[in-house]
Amino acid sequence: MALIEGNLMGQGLRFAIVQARWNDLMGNRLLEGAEDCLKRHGCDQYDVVKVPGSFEIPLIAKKLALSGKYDAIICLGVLIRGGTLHFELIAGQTTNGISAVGLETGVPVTFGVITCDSLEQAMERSGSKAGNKGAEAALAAIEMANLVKQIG
Ligand code: DLZ
Repeated sequence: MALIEGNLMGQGLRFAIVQARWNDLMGNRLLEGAEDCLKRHGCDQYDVVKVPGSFEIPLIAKKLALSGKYDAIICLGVLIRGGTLHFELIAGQTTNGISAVGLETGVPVTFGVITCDSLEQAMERSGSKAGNKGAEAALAAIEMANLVKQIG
């Protein structure tokens, strides 16, 4: 029996962070969380790419993944439910699109997009009582990048 798991050492790994500008009060806190996590795990090679909204994340994540420059892509966005169908449509497309990028390119892509009913819930998930989903996505990216390298 072999147990194979990725370690959490970020030295030598290269990451791209794709951040949606919508709701950037919380989005910037997700970015801070992701950057802090990468640095504390020894990684100083990363680029940050801003896109208008979460809907635009998958295309840019795919282009970055296909560039061959990165070991993993970290996707950050904040979707807050409004009174219309818009939220469901954007949230669904964003989630499916981000997932497809990883499967289609073989480059790990992690999901730091928070989907919330209210501003308060978004604040809670971007650095207060429910943690920082940007940091969690960065940690998952380090583990997945190392795991993919191991598996080959
Ligand atoms: C249009 C829209 C709405 C209503 N809400 C959000 C949101 O909560 N979070 C987010 O990241 N983006 C939102 N957007 C913008 C879309 O993601 C997209 O940028 C626009 O529809 C332009 O394609």
